[in-house]
Amino acid sequence: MKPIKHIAVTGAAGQIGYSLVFRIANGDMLGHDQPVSLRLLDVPAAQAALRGVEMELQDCAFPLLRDVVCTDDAEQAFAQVDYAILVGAQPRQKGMERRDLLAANADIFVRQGRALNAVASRTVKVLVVGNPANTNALIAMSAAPNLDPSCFSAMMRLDHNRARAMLAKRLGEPVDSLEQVVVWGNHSPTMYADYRFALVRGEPAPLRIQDEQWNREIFIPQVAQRGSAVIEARGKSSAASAASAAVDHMRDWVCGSQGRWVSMSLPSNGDYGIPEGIFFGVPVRCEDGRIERVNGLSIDTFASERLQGAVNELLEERDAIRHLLQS
Ligand code: NAX
Repeated sequence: MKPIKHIAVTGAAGQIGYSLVFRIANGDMLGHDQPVSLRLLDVPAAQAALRGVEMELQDCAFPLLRDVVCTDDAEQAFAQVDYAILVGAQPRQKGMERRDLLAANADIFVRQGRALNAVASRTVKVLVVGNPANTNALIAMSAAPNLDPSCFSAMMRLDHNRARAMLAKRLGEPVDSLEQVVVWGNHSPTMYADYRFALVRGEPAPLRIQDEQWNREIFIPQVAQRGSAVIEARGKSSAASAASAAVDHMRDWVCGSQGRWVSMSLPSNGDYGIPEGIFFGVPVRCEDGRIERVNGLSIDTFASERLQGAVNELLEERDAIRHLLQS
């Protein structure tokens, strides 16, 4: 039997947490031969609800689940963790400006970044889900100077999965037949879902969808607005699909993406003209726990405009919290 892996989930008493922790405990994230210990973090007011989650985890009698710790103390939650999924965040409240939301969340992610820096495994893999996810990841990374920047990522996988599913539907093909879809940029309406390089059963998908109007007026906006459509229909934001995307992101990072492209938000490194100092969604492949960026894709005028829109938004977000970043 493999040694136990320790996984922290923040905001574990919330909606996404309620789907996510059961998937992890079932082995969907790290494999069905990998025993796990869960560290569930939430605010003091959510501790009773968290105990309920713990009870239900026990009642599932998952063979791989060795241990569950519930806490409101970040250092306890992150002690020696191998993986940390940061879901807990302050939701936007009525009358709250985007600036206020950024500030409220910045405080959370500074504290959690510091705690990871102090006590997590030096090879921890951190996925930030809580919004604004890209900028929260930047804040957490900056507050953790003793961890390598490659420990941090933010989630674009829900957008990536939505784009693949929407294209598969349009093509009348199973979703699994589609490869090389990319969602660039920010997890926000400026994201750019891009199927210029996509393959369906190994053939270029754009040859089968020669419809630029559909691309610009339906596909790109519908991927970007899918979260709002779910809220409209369900009365609540996406939870099971977001949890599933987090499982996919971590599984591919840890176990490899088998040569497939996936979209992840990573610290920008100047590729594609994206300035350093922000987290930006890009295409990657994963192997042996490492992320390898897909470079050298052509960026035409339209793509360049879309990328620039996301860059501008992320630079604005960064400027709003710049005073919190360690230089
Ligand atoms: P919920 O409001 O149901 O749950 C959030 C949980 O976080 C609550 O239990 C709350 O007590 C906890 N929390 C708040 N502050 C905390 C702190 N300092 N430490 C630990 N826990 C804390 O929200 P839910 O629907 O689960 O969504 C969570 C976050 O994911 C939100 O920020 C949401 O916007 C974001 N999402 C991000 C997505 C992405 O693709 N990156 C997609 C789904 C989702 O919208």
